[in-house]
Amino acid sequence: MSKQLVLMDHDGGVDDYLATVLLMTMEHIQPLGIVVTPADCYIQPAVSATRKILDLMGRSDIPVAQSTVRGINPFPTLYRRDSFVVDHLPILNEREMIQTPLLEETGQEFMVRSLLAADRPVTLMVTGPLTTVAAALDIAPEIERKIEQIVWMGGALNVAGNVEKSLEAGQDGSAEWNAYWDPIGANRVWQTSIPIVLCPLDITNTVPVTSEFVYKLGKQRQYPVSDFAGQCYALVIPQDYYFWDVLATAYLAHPEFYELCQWEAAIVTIGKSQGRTKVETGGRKIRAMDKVDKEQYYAYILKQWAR
Ligand SMILES: [Ca+2]
Repeated sequence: MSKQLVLMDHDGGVDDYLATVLLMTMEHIQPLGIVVTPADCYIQPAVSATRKILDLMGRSDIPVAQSTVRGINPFPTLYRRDSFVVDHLPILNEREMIQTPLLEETGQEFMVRSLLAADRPVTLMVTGPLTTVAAALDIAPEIERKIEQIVWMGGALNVAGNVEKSLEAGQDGSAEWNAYWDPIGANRVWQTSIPIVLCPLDITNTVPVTSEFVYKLGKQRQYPVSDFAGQCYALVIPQDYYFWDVLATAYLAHPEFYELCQWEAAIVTIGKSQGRTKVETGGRKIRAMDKVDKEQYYAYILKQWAR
C-alpha cells in the first residue's frame, strides 16, 4: 500500500517541533517536506531548530522551506522567543553541521511545487496560521485539487479564544491565535472547497500537558526523543500548556481515537472579533475534532517518543 503523502506547515512554537517529531515517527506517512511559517517564532532559529530535529530523527532527506508571508497581528515576543531556546538545546547541537537541506525557494513556492509534483493528493498538516497555504493558493489556484484535506490546529468554535484581552488591546477574546495572526489568510482558505478537519480549542482545552506526563517522559529519557520532548515541555510547563499541535498531528495516525462533529462556521476578518471562527448557519462546512480518548492518546505519544 502506498504511504499517505503529508506536507507539514508549522510556525515554530514548542509544540510545533514536537508535532514534527511525532509526524516523523509515523510509519504509514511519507512527509514531502516541512514549511516553517514565521508566526509563533523568530524565523531564523525556528528553521534551524526544525532542520536539527530532522537530523535527530534520522530524516535529513526531508527538505525544509522558509515561508516569507506576514501576519496582521503578531504573536507575543514571550512566546516567540522559545524558538531561540529550542534551537540551543544541547541535544540538537551534538553535530558540527546540519544535514537537512534548507531550500532556496520560499515556503509558499515549495508548497506549490511539491503539490503539483505529487502523484496523488496530499494532506496538509498545518499547526500554525493558514497564511502560507493562502499564499500558495494565490500563486497557483490549481493546487486546490491536489490537496486531499487540511488538518488544521486552529479556531475556537463553542469556547472562548486564547488571545487574551489583557495581552491584546482592541479585541474581544473570541479568537484563537492561529486564526487571529491572519484572519484574511484563514478566510482565503475557507473560500476553497478543500475538506478541512479542525483541531480547535474546544478539544485542546481538554488535553493539558500535565506534570505527570512530563515526569513520565523523564522516566524514559534514555530515548533521545523523550529527552528532547521532556526538555521542551519543561520550558513551557509554568504556562497553561496544552497538546495543541501534537493533538492535531496524532489524528493522522489514529483518527479512531477522536470523535468528530460537523459544523458550519465563518471566519470573522475585521473588528473586535477578528480571527473568530464563528459557528453560524450557512457558514462553510468543516469537520472538527470534538472528543479524544485521552488514555489512548497519552499512551500513544509516550510509545512513539520511546525511540
Ligand atoms: Ca503552532
